[in-house]
Amino acid sequence: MNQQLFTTIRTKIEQDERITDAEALQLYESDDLLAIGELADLANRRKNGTRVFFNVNRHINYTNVCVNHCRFCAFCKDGSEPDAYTYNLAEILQRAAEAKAAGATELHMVGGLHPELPFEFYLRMMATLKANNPKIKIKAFTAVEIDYFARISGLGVEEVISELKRLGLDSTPGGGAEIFAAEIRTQICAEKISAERWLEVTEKIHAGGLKSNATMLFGHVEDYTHRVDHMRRLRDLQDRTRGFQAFIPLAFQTENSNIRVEHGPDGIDCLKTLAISRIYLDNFQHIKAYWVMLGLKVAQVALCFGVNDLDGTVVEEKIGHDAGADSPQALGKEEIVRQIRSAGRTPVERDTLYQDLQVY
Ligand code: V47
Repeated sequence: MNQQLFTTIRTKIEQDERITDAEALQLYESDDLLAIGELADLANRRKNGTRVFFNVNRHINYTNVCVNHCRFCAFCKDGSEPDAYTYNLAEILQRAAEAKAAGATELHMVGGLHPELPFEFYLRMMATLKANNPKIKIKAFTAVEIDYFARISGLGVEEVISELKRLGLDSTPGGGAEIFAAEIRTQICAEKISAERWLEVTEKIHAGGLKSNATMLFGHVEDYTHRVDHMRRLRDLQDRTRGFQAFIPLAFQTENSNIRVEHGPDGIDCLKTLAISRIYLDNFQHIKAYWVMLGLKVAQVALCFGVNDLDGTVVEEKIGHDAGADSPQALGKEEIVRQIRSAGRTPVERDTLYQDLQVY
């Protein structure tokens, strides 16, 4: 039964045909991780050869104050909590200057939905960062934040995007997607925008001329059908816009969260999820193993399971580490290159838009 499934899917991959939701579910239900991984590796090699991307980036989480209370999130705080923080412009610029000195080509900036900061704060932040660091690309603001900016400013989403882009926004990250199914969203992030709104805002980001990523938070209360449903909606949107660069499955970190599960996703589940996403999302060029949430060892092994992107150096990561991630805070470029080489692949340092900067 499984053999027939793997043969059918191999033929589909070789003929550039997409697999169905039912086939993706059958892959999830199979225990044959190596067979799944081999198919994902085939699909990846057809798209990317042996090249594996990474970048020199720096995360700046400018505030953890958030009006939403997503149950999975250990990062977000109410403004009155002792560990709530909001960086001022000087503190943000300081981090950007450190990033520049370390050779970063990208700033990855996301934060909570702050109840008091006006939209002008973000505009000023963008303009000042760009003026001080014209060569560094800024990947900032999830679809959830863009929607929030529209609400607090009274502007349309299109206008919010075009203003931010005019001042220097280069692309947007893939956060806030979580799991699209309403029955899961109401359990884990009831106050967050709906799946439909996330997809609508993302479509407008793409229509506004910006590329974005897409994430999926997995290994909490969802089941395989929710994961496949999530990927189907992304694949459909990608057919229309071609605006997604990478898909990033985020392994749920359990500490300090309000979701009660005995454990997060294990190594097998992580590798299976990355591999199936490579096979299912035939219109995504890049599948990213975010080592912060996966742990470095699983992320490296994922390079043999369909993954072609290891994210980057990161530096000062808060969202995963507040939730107990035991990965390092940062990785040196040399270490990333070593990890990729040791998997028998070719390390390629990229910029935000996946242009080659250096092949190692
Ligand atoms: O949207 C929050 C997730 C996301 C937890 O686009 C958690 O290149 C696991 O989106 N366990 C933010 N995940 C991070 C993100 C991201 C990361 C790296 C690269 C890119 C990219 C995007 O983190 C949130 C949420 O889904 N998250 N809490 C947790 N306990």
